Amino acid sequence: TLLLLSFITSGCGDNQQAGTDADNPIVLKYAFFAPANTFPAQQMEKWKEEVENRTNNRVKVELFPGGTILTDKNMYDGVKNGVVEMGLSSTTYEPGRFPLLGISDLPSGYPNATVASKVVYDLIQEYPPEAFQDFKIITAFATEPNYLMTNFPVSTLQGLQGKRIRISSSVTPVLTQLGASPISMSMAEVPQSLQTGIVEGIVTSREVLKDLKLVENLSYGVDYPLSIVTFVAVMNKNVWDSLPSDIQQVIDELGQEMAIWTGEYKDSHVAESLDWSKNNHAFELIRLSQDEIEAWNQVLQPLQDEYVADLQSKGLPAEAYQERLYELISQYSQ
Ligand code: 3IO
Repeated sequence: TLLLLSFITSGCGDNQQAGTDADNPIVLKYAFFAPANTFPAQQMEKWKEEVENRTNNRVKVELFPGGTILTDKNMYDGVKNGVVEMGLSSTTYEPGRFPLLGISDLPSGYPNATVASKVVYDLIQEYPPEAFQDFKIITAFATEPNYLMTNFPVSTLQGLQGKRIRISSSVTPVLTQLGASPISMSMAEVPQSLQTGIVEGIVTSREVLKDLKLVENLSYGVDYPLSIVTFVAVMNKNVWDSLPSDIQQVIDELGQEMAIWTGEYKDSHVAESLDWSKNNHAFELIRLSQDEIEAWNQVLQPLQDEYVADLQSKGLPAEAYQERLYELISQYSQ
């Protein structure tokens, strides 16, 4: 009877359940807001390859980068509503929606993207964001600490006053503190905003000088590390619940692996982009004087503590989160 029952429930012919073999795979559509050659989209390619290989092609992943199905404005809601099964976006783009993640986005002394990605991945496991309650978190990672890059030389705070500089939304207080006029927008909108002069500079990670050819409009960088940008990839919860447990296990095993892979990919890509930009476009990385470094430190230093105090007063475990943040940075920087 058991055999007969399983024959009936698994059906036959057209009704065969997806995911039992490579001829009838489970299809996962996975969307992102920026172009395919950028580092978050390269992460998607790697994840696709690993999931398909490790499930013997019982899962087929279809990638939609470039904002073709969903953009940064509707990514997480689109996944929740089932427009696609999976989406990758930046929590840093949505101020207020991920309050604790806003702490680790502010300047914290991360040495690079690898450490930042490991730290952010762990923090998300230990403090699962409430806004992701109805999602399955697939992986998380972060940029290197971001740098100011401009079309005019900056060597003092004075030279930055009132300048129109793009930054991602949640970390705009960094630029306010430095005296610039922050303008927040998605990375997808940055190339045109630079070309048309809507902004005179940007704060982000430096691989985009090459990947998005931004070096054509940005001749200078300031060698002073600022905030990071956090990315979280999610799956629709009903889709996750419907997956066979061995496939769920493959995906879970990849969570931290992808955080590390992406951080390392990113760090090596930044180095390559900087070399290329210096050699082919005379891009100049400006080192601040010791006095200036101290001035920048002084205006930025209170930011995180003030934000933590505000969240703590609203009942969030912000102080514990901040303490764990520095523990993890020190652990992963060894
Ligand atoms: C990013 C987003 C999309 C594509 C490439 C990227 N490199 C760094 C980011 C993060 C970001 O949006 C930002 O504001 O630094």
